[in-house]
Amino acid sequence: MRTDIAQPIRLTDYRPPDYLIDTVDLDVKLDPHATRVLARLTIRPNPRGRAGADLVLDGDSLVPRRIVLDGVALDCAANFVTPDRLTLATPPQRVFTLEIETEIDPSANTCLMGLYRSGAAYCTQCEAEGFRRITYFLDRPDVLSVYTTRLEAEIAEAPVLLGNGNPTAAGMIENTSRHFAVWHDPFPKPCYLFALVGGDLGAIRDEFVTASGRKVALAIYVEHGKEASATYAMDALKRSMRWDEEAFGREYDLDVFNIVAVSDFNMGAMENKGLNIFNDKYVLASPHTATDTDYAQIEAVIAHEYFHNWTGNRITCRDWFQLCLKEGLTVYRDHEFSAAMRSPAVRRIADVRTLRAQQFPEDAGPLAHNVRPDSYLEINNFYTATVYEKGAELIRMLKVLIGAGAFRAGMDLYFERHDGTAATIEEFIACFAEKSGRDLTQFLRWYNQSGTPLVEVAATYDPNAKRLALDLRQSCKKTPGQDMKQPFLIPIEIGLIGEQGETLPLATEGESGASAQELAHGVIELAEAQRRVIFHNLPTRPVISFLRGFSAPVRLAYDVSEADLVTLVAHDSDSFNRWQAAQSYATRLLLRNIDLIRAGKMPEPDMAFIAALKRVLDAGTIDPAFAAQVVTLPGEADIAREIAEDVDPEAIFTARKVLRETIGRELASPLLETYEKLTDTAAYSPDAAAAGRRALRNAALDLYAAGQRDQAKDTGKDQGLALALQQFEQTRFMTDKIAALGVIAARPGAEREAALDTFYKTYASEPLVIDKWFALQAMIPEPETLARVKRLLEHPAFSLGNPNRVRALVGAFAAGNQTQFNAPDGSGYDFIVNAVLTLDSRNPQVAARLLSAFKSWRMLEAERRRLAEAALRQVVGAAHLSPDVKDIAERSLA
Ligand code: B3K
Ligand code: ZN
Repeated sequence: MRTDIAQPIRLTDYRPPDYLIDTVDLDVKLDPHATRVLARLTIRPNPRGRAGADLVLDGDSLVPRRIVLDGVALDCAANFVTPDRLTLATPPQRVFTLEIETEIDPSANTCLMGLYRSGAAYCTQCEAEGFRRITYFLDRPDVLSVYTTRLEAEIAEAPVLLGNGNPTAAGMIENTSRHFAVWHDPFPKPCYLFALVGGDLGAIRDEFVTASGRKVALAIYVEHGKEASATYAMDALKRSMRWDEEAFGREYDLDVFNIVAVSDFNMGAMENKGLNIFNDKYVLASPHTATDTDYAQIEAVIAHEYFHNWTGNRITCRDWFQLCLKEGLTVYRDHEFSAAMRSPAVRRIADVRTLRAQQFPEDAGPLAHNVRPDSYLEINNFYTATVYEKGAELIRMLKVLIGAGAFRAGMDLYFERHDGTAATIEEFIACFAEKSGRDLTQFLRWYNQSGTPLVEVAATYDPNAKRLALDLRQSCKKTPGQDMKQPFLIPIEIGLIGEQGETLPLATEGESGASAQELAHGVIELAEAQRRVIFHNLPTRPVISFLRGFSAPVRLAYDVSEADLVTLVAHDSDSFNRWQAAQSYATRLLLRNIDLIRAGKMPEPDMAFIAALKRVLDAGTIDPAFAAQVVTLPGEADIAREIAEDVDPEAIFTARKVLRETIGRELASPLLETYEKLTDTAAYSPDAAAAGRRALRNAALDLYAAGQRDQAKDTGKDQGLALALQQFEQTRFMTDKIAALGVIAARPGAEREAALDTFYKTYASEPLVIDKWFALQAMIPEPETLARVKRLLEHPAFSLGNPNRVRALVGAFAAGNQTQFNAPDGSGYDFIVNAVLTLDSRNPQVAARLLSAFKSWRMLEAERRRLAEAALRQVVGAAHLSPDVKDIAERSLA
């Protein structure tokens, strides 16, 4: 771990490297405690760099054993080399070779960066700056080299030896129990894409024939015995490969593509060239261990890492500020893929839910940063929802603005022009400007200004003139370091709906203030602070459908009537906005009820809303996945964001609970009917249609049970609990099992404890399922939960060393239990602060991520705000903080 006092790195300070490294030959002798890495580098001065500059190679906690410059050994004890740096003053101003031998202890590597052990296997993680923990290097993404890797290990310990690129040689080392394998990757790449794996692993194999007829050998490596659980991932991989050919014209380029699943991994997965390494959570699935959501995530992450082969690997980033160039774009690509594989409307709703739940709070709090940040202290803290999810929205918005044809042409140009290079956002956007003929200078502001813009709409209908006038206005609150914002270029897709629910044309006659192009596509561009647009030929007042498909990542303020929302829920031809109208209605009710609750009053049911939901349920079997989304209320964090200040998480929770109980009570019969109609007797299939039926059925169970819980107070009989227990006992499939357990867990008592116990015993040998068990308990919204979580920290199945376990138990408490994390006595904050500090010395990245649960602390009511601030100050004041945690804590307080 680095402990030096870090200076911020700034985008404006970018300079090309002074030296280039054309080839890297690695010889790695794997050993649990003393792995030897011999790196032979071919180096030359960069014509674009400073002539005669020192060569400064990055290291991190390295032990140098031998350094040889052009055949001459240098003294490793001399001060040109430290654990963190190797400096050659006045190196040769021509091509030269540098041989460096380092020794590393993979078993002692707990931060899971560089070379480490996961179970019995050796694996690596180099992005962002982990390669420097393997050998001294120019550890920056704009230094591209051709790698040849020779791996050597005890054959009993690591019969499988994998590297980047294609395998070129393998064999036994004579008269020993050791063997070797050589891998060569012909595509120049930055060192963050380097990977190796060694271990005793099982595999499933398949083959893919590319559009041009090249054969690619595919393999997914897993722990022995888990092979059958990798088949869905393999299927998703083949579909991803085909789709990238069809949708983007991108073919795979090596002879092999390997995926390795490991159980100790800091994030989801890593796109190393030809050798993706995955958190096993995103590979392993069987109907009785994985939920439908897990299947969908596996499909998305497999696709995401595969798509990086072109967006990230073949074209990489010039510097880490350009991270969204590969991440935002690749998330956009995996969203498109999932939409093509599943229901586009339902995927869009799910993606927007994620954006709002994860990115909007980031943009609204002290950790707000640009999609392309302009400075950082610790780059690992910038793998954020803003870079990923908002970054993807920007690409989608670009396509809305320039149209699908110009978008595809721009992508083609980008691949052609920048293949084999490390590019920037400006270079990327220039391809679309060129192909669309548009000046995209203003669009670039989306990358360089943080914060979520607010679009305010005022609509005036004039029945005499049959005209509708829309006054649009945009603004954006200040964010850290950015007090003033320039107007964004915001595409707003609009539709008008008539009295019978019919779509009305956006008339082009008359002075409109909109271009013919805008009216034809139904997309109004708001480029200034304000704009007026007029629609003609409207004999009656239309209902307006704004921001269809969520055409821009903005917040919308429009004083629409509840009657209009009901019309939209029923008739909008844009499915996203049908869902949005129901969410808006629910949000409005919840906000009103929160005020009542805080004033000590009980809210009355809103029968118009209930009736609208009933109609959705009645039609539910037509598109169950969509209906499930409509009947799922906005989350607690969504509501908190709407309130924005003086937030009381307890009042939000209660309002939501009361509304769910009301719906459950008022719609008990249709919910029960829905539940029964959707009972599937067929064998389990993870496809979107079957998953949609399960989603609606379980949403119906959840709401029905919420209503019964209330009734049970009077009757003493809890029908909802009974139904959940029945489902829990009868199903063999995880989606239904965990949904039932969720309902059961909402009720304190003996049944709950017994069900939790049964669940644990059934799945004790499945760590990924036990994670669900940890998370579910951590999210119980009761004051006793903190004690339960503390007990579970001592459970034999828990381990602080495994990031999945930490996220499941501690992370779920911090991010998924608003009332208890924000407990009024500050106990939740203290607990998380202690966990962060304990974890920090072991795994700073996971610790820093956990600490970001405080990102919305400034919105809280005064007492909680005071406690949260004190907790963050405690972190800042702690000794020996990692740069990761220090950075998050300090920015949170700034
Ligand atoms: N590129 C990796 C993330 C690396 C995170 C480093 N802290 C996974 C992905 O986005 O595909
Ligand atoms: Zn990625």
